[in-house]
Amino acid sequence: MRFIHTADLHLDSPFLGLTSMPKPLWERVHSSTFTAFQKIVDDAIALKVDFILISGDIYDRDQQSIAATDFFIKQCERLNQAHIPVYLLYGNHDYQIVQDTGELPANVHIFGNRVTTTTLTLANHDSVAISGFSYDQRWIQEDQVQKYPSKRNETWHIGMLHGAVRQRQDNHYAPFTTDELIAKNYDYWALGHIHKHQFLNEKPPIVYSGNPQGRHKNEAGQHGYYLVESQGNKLVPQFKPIAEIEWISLTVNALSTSNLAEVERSLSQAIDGKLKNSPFQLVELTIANIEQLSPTIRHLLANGDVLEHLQDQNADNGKWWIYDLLLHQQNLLPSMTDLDEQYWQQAAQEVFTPANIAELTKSLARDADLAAKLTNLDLQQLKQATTQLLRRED
Ligand SMILES: [Mn+2]
Repeated sequence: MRFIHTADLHLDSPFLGLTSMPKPLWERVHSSTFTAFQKIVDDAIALKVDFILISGDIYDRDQQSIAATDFFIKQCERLNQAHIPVYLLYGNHDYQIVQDTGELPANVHIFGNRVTTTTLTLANHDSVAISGFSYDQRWIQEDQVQKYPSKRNETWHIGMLHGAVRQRQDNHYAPFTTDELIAKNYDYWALGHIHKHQFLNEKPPIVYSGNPQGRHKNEAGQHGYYLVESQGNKLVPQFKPIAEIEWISLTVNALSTSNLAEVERSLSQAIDGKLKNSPFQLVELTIANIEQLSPTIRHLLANGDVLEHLQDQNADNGKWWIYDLLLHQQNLLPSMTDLDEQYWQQAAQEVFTPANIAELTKSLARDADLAAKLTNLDLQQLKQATTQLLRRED
């Protein structure tokens, strides 16, 4: 058996705040939630999966445009042509009273507002039970998991659930505990609602697929879907990244020069060096160490001129776009963990003492010039310079 688990398509997400982009790029960004699902359908057909699961939030309630609905119907129709069933439920963003499948083709099974179980038989005669329910309102605070049946005689049992792990308070999204899910004895839990892909449990897999396309900077990093395949009596999920656009935060040290063109060139080069060729990256750039820059350049950074230049210069590089530029007073600390930092500060306190420096100068006594320079060095400066050397990446 082989199936695809996705959720949280949020078709037609508005991507607010990116309107200063060149039009072709904006169109690519704006269509990315559509493109992501289209790629999932492409893969489903190419890989001849047995079915697709969509665990809620196909639409954003405010964005449930005709374009989004039409697109979704068309993609389901493609799957219908390929004889691939779709099992879906609605979540907190597209909650609705489910009466029938509406305009969707016959291969689409929509879970109603109460937990139900549907079964299908695969070509190899394996039987698969799938349980789930759709939201009929924005909040579902009552425990739903107790309404899911335990696994019976089917070869495989899969739970679909749009919800969040129970917290101390504010449990608005069909709250559950991982133990509760494990107790059902299912072979796989296809979760929706949390947009970052992750496992809550390995055996059996209890998995959030995340959304196939990140929609803002808080949804940075890789996005995609899970391809799940049977291996013996286990179901094994494999993450498949497919997002067209990725969000990333980068920090770059400012170059100490008063030449604007040079500063801009070095920033572009630094970004280029840090990024892969694909997918396209939307960059929030932080410039560290800005006290090294001349007041004029600092002013141009602060008033948005440098951002505008960088956007113009890199408008069609096909790799990345800076959507925001932040300034940071302090030195860039990329390669030290908190623990390293603690050790370094302790060690530095012991190393950079006047006595140690005097000792060092004594051993350099033959080079009178260097000795004089060292003696005059400000200990703070020396410590800072060494710290920077230690922190240099690679
Ligand atoms: Mn969602």
